Amino acid sequence: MLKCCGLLCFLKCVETKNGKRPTSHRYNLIPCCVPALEESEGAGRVGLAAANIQPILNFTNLIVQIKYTLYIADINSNVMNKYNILTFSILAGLLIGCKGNEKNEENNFSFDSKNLKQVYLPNESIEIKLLNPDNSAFDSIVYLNNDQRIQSAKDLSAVPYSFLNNKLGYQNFKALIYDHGKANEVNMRVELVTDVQPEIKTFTILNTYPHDQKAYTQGLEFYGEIMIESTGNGEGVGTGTKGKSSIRHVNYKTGEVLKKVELTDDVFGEGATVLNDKIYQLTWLNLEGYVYDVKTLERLKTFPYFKKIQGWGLTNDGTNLLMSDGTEKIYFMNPETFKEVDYINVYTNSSKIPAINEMEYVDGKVYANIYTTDSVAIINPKTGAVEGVIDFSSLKSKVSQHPDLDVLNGIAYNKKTGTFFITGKNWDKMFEVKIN
Ligand SMILES: [Ca+2]
Repeated sequence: MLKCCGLLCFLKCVETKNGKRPTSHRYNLIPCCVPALEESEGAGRVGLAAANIQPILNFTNLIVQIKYTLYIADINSNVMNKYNILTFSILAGLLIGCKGNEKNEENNFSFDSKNLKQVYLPNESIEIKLLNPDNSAFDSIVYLNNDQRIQSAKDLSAVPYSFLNNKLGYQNFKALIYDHGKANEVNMRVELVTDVQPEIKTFTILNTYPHDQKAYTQGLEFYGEIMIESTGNGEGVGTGTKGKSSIRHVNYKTGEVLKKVELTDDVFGEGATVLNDKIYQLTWLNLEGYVYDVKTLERLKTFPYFKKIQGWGLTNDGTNLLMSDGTEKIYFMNPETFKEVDYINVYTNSSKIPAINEMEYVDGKVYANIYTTDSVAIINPKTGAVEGVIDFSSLKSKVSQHPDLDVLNGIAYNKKTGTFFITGKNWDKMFEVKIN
């Protein structure tokens, strides 16, 4: 059972269709548990019926209106049957972390939360302390943060803990309380956000080019002067017209598709990137990706995902593939072994930013479409901190309006011109822009 509290009550909380929300944990403090996106079945895809809301993204004193689209699965049961998901939207800037203090079922140990906050900055520290109201016997206690051992103790003295070197995101604290070799466990969670205040960037349109209106764009990247485009077989929001997943060579100035390899109907194409003269392409739910010869589009390899996640956006930093999965995570993946190298959690100074979608790595930063927002976040790939935001929502009104017109998704950087190219799903235009 989900509970919303305070400001979060207007947040549309929707349980996942598959009921993945854990119920075994009992949180007895601050019942503000909003499901994290990674706990859902993903944020879905275009083609789902949508209702727009306009939450306020509060970057300290800067207010940016970003259009979020709340996908409510029961609007369209056909879509639900197809995608098997329910999603919710997070009002970034108002969502603060959930803090749970799970009492142990076999004794009354619990974390002392009276001096704890829900959200912390990297330069802050806390004191973690257990309460033992029944004076239950124990031999020793081991404290952990995100499964990394902090220290052990023989008594209930407070343990200082600094967040300085931690990844942004959830900080799951665990105490293992040992008594005669048997361990009981209690948990609590706070959230670590960045202290970086995002810069609000603007853009200037330099050129407008044709774009295949049937392209359900999922990946966009230049290989020299050829635009590499990956498309998915999503359904249009208005007519239900199904697209075709593909990998393409496109003349970006004319919109002409120069070369195309289509995927079978059971494969939903997703993000794509070029590294070492190979194209890497993700699939949404097939748990596998493909490697192509960049010039011939011959498929060279099929690789499995390193774990059971969805495939969303893909880019690379020249060494590793950077993969998003619909949550606030960006994974770094070895392009040869396809094993996970590292990951970051994407955060502003107020909340996590889920639904990281199509990405582009430019000059040491990740530019990422935030699904359903028509906006791009500029992310520090070392920390996950959002350092800038560009609101591209005005572009959508400049393309031909038709029933299957869908969200902005597609960002590519042309090294030769030093400009970005932006398009969307089933958009008939692509915009060359300069970011100011
Ligand atoms: Ca891209």
